Parts: sequence; structure tokens; C-alpha cells
Amino acid sequence: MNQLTHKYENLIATHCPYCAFQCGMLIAGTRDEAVISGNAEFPVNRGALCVKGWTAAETLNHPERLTTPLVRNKSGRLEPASWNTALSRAAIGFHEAQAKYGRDAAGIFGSGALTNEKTYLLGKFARVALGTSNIDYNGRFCMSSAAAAGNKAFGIDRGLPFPVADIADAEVILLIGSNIAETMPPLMQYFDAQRRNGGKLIVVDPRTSTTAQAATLHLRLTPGSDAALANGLMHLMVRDEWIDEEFILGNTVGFEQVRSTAASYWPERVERITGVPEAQIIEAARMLGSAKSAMILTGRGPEQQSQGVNNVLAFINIALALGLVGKPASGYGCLTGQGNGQGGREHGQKADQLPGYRKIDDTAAREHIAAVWGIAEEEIPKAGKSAYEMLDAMGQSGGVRAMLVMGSNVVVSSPRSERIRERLKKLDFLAVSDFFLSETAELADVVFPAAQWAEEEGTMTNLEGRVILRHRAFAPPDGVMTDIELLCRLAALLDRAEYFTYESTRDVFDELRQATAGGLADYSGITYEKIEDQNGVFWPCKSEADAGTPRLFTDGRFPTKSGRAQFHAVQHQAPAEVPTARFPLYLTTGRLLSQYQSGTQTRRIGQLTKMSPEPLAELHPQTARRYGLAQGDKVWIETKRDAAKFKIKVTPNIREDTVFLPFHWGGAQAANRLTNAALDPISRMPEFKVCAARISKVIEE
Ligand SMILES: Nc1nc2c(c(=O)[nH]1)N[C@H]1C(S)=C(S)[C@@H](COP(=O)(O)OP(=O)(O)OC[C@H]3O[C@@H](n4cnc5c(=O)[nH]c(N)nc54)[C@H](O)[C@@H]3O)O[C@H]1N2
Ligand SMILES: Nc1nc2c(c(=O)[nH]1)N[C@H]1C(S)=C(S)[C@@H](COP(=O)(O)OP(=O)(O)OC[C@H]3O[C@@H](n4cnc5c(=O)[nH]c(N)nc54)[C@H](O)[C@@H]3O)O[C@H]1N2
Ligand code: SF4
Ligand SMILES: [Mo]
Repeated sequence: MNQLTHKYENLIATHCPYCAFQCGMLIAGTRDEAVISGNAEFPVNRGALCVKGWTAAETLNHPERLTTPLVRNKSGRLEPASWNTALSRAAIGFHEAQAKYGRDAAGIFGSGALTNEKTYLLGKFARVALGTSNIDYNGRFCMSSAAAAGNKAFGIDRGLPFPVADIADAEVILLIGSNIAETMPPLMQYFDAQRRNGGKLIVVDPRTSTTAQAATLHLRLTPGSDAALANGLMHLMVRDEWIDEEFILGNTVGFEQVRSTAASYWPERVERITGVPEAQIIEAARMLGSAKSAMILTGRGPEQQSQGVNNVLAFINIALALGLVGKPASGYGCLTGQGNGQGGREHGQKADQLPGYRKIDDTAAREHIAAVWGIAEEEIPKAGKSAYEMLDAMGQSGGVRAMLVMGSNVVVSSPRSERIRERLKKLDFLAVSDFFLSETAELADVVFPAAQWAEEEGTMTNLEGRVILRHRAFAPPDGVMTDIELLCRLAALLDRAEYFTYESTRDVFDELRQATAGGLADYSGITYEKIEDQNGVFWPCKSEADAGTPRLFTDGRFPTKSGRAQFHAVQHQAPAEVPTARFPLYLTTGRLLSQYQSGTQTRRIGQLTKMSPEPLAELHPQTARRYGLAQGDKVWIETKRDAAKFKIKVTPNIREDTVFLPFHWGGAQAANRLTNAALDPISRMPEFKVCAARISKVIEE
């Protein structure tokens, strides 16, 4: 029994506000003095939390919390206003922009942090209340490459097609560009168990990350060379006859082209491209090829590249060639990132998508959704612009002129963030819904104060595809509304009240169930009660009698046209920007344990800020010596976009040709001032993980 249960009568079971692991939490006390503990009965984290989870209560009663709407006054300052004033400013803002420039001048930028209910409602709000095609979200910056690759190869995209508990039983795991020891620490318990069971872990990362330090074998590849490494492994699978001919023949299509492409990726050549010693490539191939069960898992490393989809496809090819997909403790999976990164990509806040993972250009899908919404099929707009393209076109001819951002801090987290800041300033109208005055909210005409995780009910879908329920532990502060109330009231001011009449969040979920019925991500059989009874329900769940689907593909069939999984022959292609004489280093970006994303929440929490008070640029000792730098010195890091100043951390845990920056800070220290906005042609994912940079010592003023 948890100690807390003795002390508090009203323990509420809920989930962490941050990442896709969605740790089960117990929360007690009052909003001002909330006490958090890990929920040992929740089968995913099994009681464990990371430091961000432990300290999450501080977000609730933080002195900087927004508790009233803000509206920009005539002298250009944001000042407190009533909800009526703020909402009517927003309605007028959208109305004027659309009257002047057409329907698509209204834009919505959503988030993988939002509950399924909010995600669903935001998609409906864009199409029904605003009638715009322009809605997209920060998931484009997150796992869109893995999602696109999963759809192409398997016909479906559920990050992990199995529960995390299966990880402990895998003989070998190939983990590519994911630093779970910092980004999902409680997930490490399954990897630790796997190695205790005699399993082996191969980590592919240009840094000897905290996770790589726990690996059996670490392949420290050159940034942007993932597809070459994957093809090199495939070459050895074929050469050494580890492939599963029976599975390939019976359950897949397209292998012959993959086999011939892999023929030219012999180990010496792959060593030249990736910088990984030939012997290590051969050792990794042997481990994988000879294992009875194996998993291949990707994180943002290989995905956040202009070749992100190809990179993932190249690794999926190995999982298919070895016949791993659908087998016990085996297969390919993507480790989804944001709290509702999975559900967020299923219910229609993406430009080309309708609820239930339906495609917006599919007539049958449009008819189904139109019937649920009570509108004509022709009234649903077509696909709009992808996230970065929508942001980049703001205030430009043909672009969005009035925008609502809900759950994202794009000024910090978009590539080329200074350019995006300029674009935001060009909007006729900007509204932001947030808990705090984020760097993006600072630029808004209207800021709406939103209720937080522990103050509202709603479902989230974790990285395993398990739909879980957040309970409301406390009422929000006076003056704060939920995003659902906000959307319904704004819809009413836009004369669409009749389409947005919900008594409760549960009503929204019930409509979502109908909307997803028959889709790929079918939630129609999921109820709040079933979620509670079963500790979550895995989609698809097609009827109330259906307990859900923890494991996909176990029958060897795939929801593709042919019913088989699809191989894709891909070539290694260099990143959009590679080091040159002028910009001789690779710059890569990512995360630290104690900060979350754009930092709006975690930079406000004392203990977390103490752990990481500022962004440090990680450099290898040899590189530091070459530039005459010592621990703690300051450097200018410069790319073709911009330059910014950082203190350095000298560490042997990085390649000599690479600099690493965390992206959790805004303003002058935003890593995204420097990043390249080259997009993957299919997923439209920006190349956050690779660009070319130069450094020089800062001579103190
Ligand atoms: N503490 C913390 N946890 C988080 C988050 C957070 O902000 N903070 N965010 C959540 C979210 S939304 C996400 S998406 C996940 C992300 O979780 P991860 O994918 O684990 O996070 P990253 O640090 O972005 O990238 C992972 C690794 O990719 C490596 N890498 C860089 N370039 C390359 C390359 O070219 N190839 C390969 N193979 N690897 C490369 C980096 O060195 C890094 O160690 O974390 C979630 N959890
Ligand atoms: N250089 C670089 N840039 C990156 C990445 C990288 O690896 N490198 N990673 C990318 C990835 S994977 C991601 S996911 C993005 C994330 O970047 P962002 O999209 O900026 O994500 P967050 O910082 O989580 O922003 C969420 C904002 O919404 C607020 N918020 C949270 N929940 C809610 C809610 O329910 N309602 C409302 N109204 N507000 C809410 C928070 O306070 C916060 O201000 O960054 C991307 N940017
Ligand atoms: S691992 Fe993720 S969900 Fe769990 S406590 Fe940490 S941030 Fe929260
Ligand atoms: Mo993410």
C-alpha cells in the first residue's frame, strides 16, 4: 500500500502532465499543496516517476500561473480582461481575417500534449466552426516520420505495437537515436530487466548518451547516416543468411529491391559513411541476426531528419527481413514522445486527417465524419498546410492571417525560430491558450488561461497505444477555463453553437467514439469505465465486448492493400546540410532529463532549474583543445541561419565532429535559432538533428 493512502482520504489516480510514458500518479491534498506519488498499481510505470513527475504539482499553484485572460491594449501591452472581452476579440479576429482573405486565412496550431477529447474537438473546431483547411500541430516536429513510415510499411501507425512489458523478454534490442534514460527514465526498468534476463542492448547514437552507457554495444555513428547503417546491417543479414525467407515470402512484398539495394552497402563502405568501425557493424548484425527474439526501436535521432521517413523504413526493412514483426517480444516500434503524442496523431488535428486516423481525401471517410458532425460532406475542407509550412506562410500572401495556438510554444520549438517569431508578428491576430505566458503567448493579441492536467478529465493514449484516463483532482483556479469550454464558447460566437453542445468531457469522448468507429484507430468500444477496469484499453477496440488489442500483427496480416507488409528500398542520402570548410562541425539538438520541451513548465520549477539552469553546448575534449577552449568557457555557435552564445560542457561522450545543444530554452539561447528547416518530403519533419555549424570562443566584453 502506498504511504499516501494512509495519510489522505481523497487520493485521486491520474497521470503525469508530461511525456508519452504517462506514468500513473496518485495525487492528494489541495491544489495549493498537492502531494504526488507514483501509482504502483498502474502497470506501465509500476510506481516509478522521474524528477519531472515528482515535481509536477508545482505547476498548479505557481505564482506565474495565468488566471485571467489577457488582451493586448492600444498601447501594445497585454492586460487582464474578462472572458467575454477576450473571446469576442478572438471571434472578431478570425472573422475579419476570413472576410478579407478567405476561409483558409484562419489557422489552428494544436499539440500532442492535449487530451484525445481536445484534439478531436480542435479538429472539428477548425473544420466546422472556422471552415478552414489550415490546422496542424507540433506532432509534425515529433514522430511524424515514424508515423509515415509505419503507415507505408504496415498500413497502420501505432508507435509500439506491443506493451512495454514485452521489452523485458526480447533477446536483443536495437535502439536507434533514443535516450530513454533521460527522456523516459521509468521505461529503463524494462531494459534493465531485459539485460538481467541475459538480453543485449545495442544503442545507435552520435553521443555516448546516458542510455548508450547502459548498452552492450554502442554504435557512435555520424549524425545523419542512419539509413547507411541500416542498409549495412541488411547487407550482412543477406550475406550471412539470417533472413527469414518464409516470412518474407508469405507475409511481405518488395524484398527483392531491398536485397539488391543492400548489396552495395558492404561493411567497409558503411564504415566510411557512418564512422562506425566495421567490426562493430558486423558484431551488431550477428547479435540481431542470431537472436530468437529482437526488437528494433527508434526515437527522434533518426526521425528528425530530412530523410527521416527513409531512415525509419530502412530499419523496418530489417525487422521484416528477420521475420520479427508480430512475433513474441519482437518487432519494430517508435517511442512516441509527447504525453498524447499517439492520440494526438489520430483524431484530426493534422492537416490531412480526420478522426480515427482517417484520410481527409478519402470520400468514404469524409462522409462518415460529416454524418457524425451533422454537416454535408462538401463542407469539410480539404487538406491544409503542414506545421512548418503553415507557420512559415503566416502573414504572407496565401497564408494564415489569424491563428490560435493551443498547447505549443512555437517560438522556442520550431526550426529557424527567429524567422517564425517574425512571421507571428506579421499575423493580423494571434490567440494562445496556455497555463503560463510562454514566449509564444508573449506575442499574442489574446491569451487564454487554460486548466491544467490535474484540473480536468480526459483520455490520453500512451506510447503503447493504451488509452488511459486522467481524473480531475482539483477545480481550476477562479477565472481559468478548460480548453473544451474555450472552444465551445468561441464556436458559439462564430455562430456554430449547435455543433458544440457538450455537457461534459465524456460527451466529447462519446462523439469521438462514433467518429472513430470503423477507422484504423477505432475507439468505439472504449468507455471511461472500461479504461478504469482494465488499467487502460489498447486500440483498436471495436465494440463494448472487445477488450482491446495489446499486440498488433500477431496473425501475420497487415492492414495494407495487399494484406502484406511492404518493404521499401531506400538509399543513404546526405542530410540537407553537411559540414564544410566554413561550417566544419555537425550540430545536433535534443533533450536533458530535467527539462521538458520548450521549457514553459519545467523552467519554472526550482528543483529542475537547479539541475539544468542553462543550456550547455556539449563538445569533445579534442575539439575543445583544437579551439583553445576549457570547461565553462563561452562560445559562439553559428550556422547559416544565426549565431548564439553558450557555455560549453567538455565531455568525451560525444563525437569529435559534433556539438550537441538542448532546445529547452528560448530567447538568445534558443537552439532553434540555429537549426535547419529542411523538411522530409513525405512527413514534412524538419531536420532538427543535423546541420552544419562553426564555433568560436567568446572574448568577454
Ligand atoms: N526529459 C525530457 N523527456 C522527454 C522530453 C523532454 O523534452 N525532456 N520530451 C518528450 C518528447 S515530446 C519526445 S519526442 C521524446 C524524445 O526522446 P528521445 O528521442 O530520446 O530524445 P532526443 O534527445 O531528442 O534524441 C535522442 C537521441 O538522438 C541522438 N541523435 C542525434 N542525432 C542523431 C542521428 O543523426 N542519428 C541517431 N541515430 N541519433 C541521433 C541524440 O544524441 C539523442 O541522444 O522525449 C519525451 N521525453
Ligand atoms: N531543436 C529541436 N527542436 C525541437 C525538437 C528537438 O529535438 N530539437 N523536438 C521537437 C519535438 S519532438 C516536439 S514534441 C516539440 C515540442 O515543442 P512545443 O510544441 O513547444 O511543446 P511544449 O514545450 O510541450 O509546449 C506546450 C505548451 O503548451 C502548454 N500546454 C501544455 N499542455 C496544454 C494543454 O493541455 N492546454 C493548453 N492550452 N496548453 C498546454 C505548455 O505550458 C507549453 O507552453 O519541439 C520540437 N522542437
Ligand atoms: S517519465 Fe514521463 S510520464 Fe513519467 S514522470 Fe517522467 S515525464 Fe512524467
Ligand atoms: Mo516530441
